[in-house]
Amino acid sequence: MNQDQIRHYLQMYLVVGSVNCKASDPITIVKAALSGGVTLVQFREKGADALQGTELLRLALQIQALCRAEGVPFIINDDVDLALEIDADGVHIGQDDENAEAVRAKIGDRILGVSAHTVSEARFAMQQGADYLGIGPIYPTHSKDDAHEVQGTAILCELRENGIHVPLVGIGGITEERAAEVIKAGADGVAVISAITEAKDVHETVVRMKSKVGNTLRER
Ligand code: TZP
Ligand code: MG
Repeated sequence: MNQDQIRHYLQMYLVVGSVNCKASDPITIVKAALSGGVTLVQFREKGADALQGTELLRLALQIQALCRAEGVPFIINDDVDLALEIDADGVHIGQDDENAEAVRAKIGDRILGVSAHTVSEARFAMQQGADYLGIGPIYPTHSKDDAHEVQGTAILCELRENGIHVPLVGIGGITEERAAEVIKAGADGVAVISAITEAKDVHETVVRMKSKVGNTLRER
């Protein structure tokens, strides 16, 4: 997929799993987020209470159907087999998962995202065939137990200054108020769990955050 297309998909990126959806069920939240204009959905079913087996598969298929109806790419965190089984649009992997080159070989031209924390991890992931990089945590997060050290927006500037011009999405503690500074620092978009899944009004929150991202990209 070409980089401009990927950059567009990264703009308002929702990461979601049942564990993140306490106020309401995942389907209601995903529907509201899609109606607000999320540009990509990553299914990330993690943590002690994560669904497994047929329940996991069922939820993945339901969210995938909602995304397809809106023409929004649906990608799976970590679980390459699940992604292939349901013919998802892609996979997102971390540094502790299967290596990116092997995943690329399995998924063909589907979208491949890789989490990176340093310039060298970023370069290596791109050499191995990543389409985009997830960079974070930018701010403190309560949504990932094994999160790396908080990096601040400085990591985005550092990557850009070191000649990393590939599509980047910031993640970790990003809220409506912080979205603009993440884009100003060099990200192509924001990846968000709690600021969307825990929002009082999911639809309106997505509308506002997406417009901040869009406006900041145009000013940059
Ligand atoms: N990777 C780095 S931070 C994070 C992930 C999956 C969690 C992001 O969640 P939130 O609630 O938007 O901080
Ligand atoms: Mg992972």
